[in-house]
Amino acid sequence: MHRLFHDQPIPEKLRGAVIALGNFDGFHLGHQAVVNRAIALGFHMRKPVIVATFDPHPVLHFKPDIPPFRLTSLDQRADLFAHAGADAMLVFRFGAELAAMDAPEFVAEVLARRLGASGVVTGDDFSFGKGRSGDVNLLRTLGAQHGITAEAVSQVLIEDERVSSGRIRDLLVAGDPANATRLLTRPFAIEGVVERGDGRGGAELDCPTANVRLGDYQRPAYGIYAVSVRLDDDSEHPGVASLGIRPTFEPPVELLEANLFNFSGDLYGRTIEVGLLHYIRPEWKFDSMEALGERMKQDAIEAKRLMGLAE
Ligand code: RBF
Ligand code: MG
Repeated sequence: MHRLFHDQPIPEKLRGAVIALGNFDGFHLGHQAVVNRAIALGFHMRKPVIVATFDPHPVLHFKPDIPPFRLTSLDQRADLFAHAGADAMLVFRFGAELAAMDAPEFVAEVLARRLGASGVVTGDDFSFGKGRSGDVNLLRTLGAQHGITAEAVSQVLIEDERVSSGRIRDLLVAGDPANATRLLTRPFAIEGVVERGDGRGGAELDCPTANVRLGDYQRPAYGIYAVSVRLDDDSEHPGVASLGIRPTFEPPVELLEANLFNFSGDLYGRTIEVGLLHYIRPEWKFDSMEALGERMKQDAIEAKRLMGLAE
């Protein structure tokens, strides 16, 4: 996937594109509707399609200390946009420059001059420009002055409620990854580089785990999950994972630890993606390693049952 940055020159062949404009964290059903419309418009206008995103997220510029909330990493978004059929990803590096730009300046300077956009598609709740003062109506008016077609796509409803990143975060926090999956159209997946742990899982518990940090991701409910793990060779492996602080041990360390069924091999240093399918139980503090190990075996059985796998 071609990666462009809003403050760098754009290659000639991508000028004049149709731009899907938004943040698209999560790339859920609502985001997909916006991007699909941009792709249809690009097809109709015979123009390339660029999907925008913000990194860092604008909110971090105003509130640098808010707890982690991301549903995807930038790499995951690049991958998702590519599979959706976009020609390139445009990364808005949000900082003082963009924060200070008013709506007319954003359209004139960024969309028209730097990108030479032919069209722009947003969600109907899109806002932009200094203080988020511009809405889709203003985008249409300003766009017309620069020969840019602007379209707003209606929100997507599931069970009479808008699909939004916030709703997905709430489901994850509530320990309901299966419903988050419905809105995302794929499991919420945490991507990270496998770190070396204490070795206890393999040596003492007969349950080796690949350890990954939670980084900028939204923290789902701490607990034990049935998971599907994608490796960097695109292979998928069912497994069981613990996500949390491991209250049995001191000091508490926040980690995602995945045990892959039917896989043996060294994953240290490799990038994996752990998709959360089903919530099994909260984390518990155990009195002995034996009790913990016993329960981990049961968790694996329960995960297999939830995923419809044979014992
Ligand atoms: N650690 C805890 O302190 N409490 C738990 O309830 C707990 N459950 C786990 C369930 C599974 C399926 C796995 C893979 C790990 C779990 N852990 C739990 C983490 C475990 O303590 C850790 O993987 C090993 O100690 C190795 O570091
Ligand atoms: Mg481990």
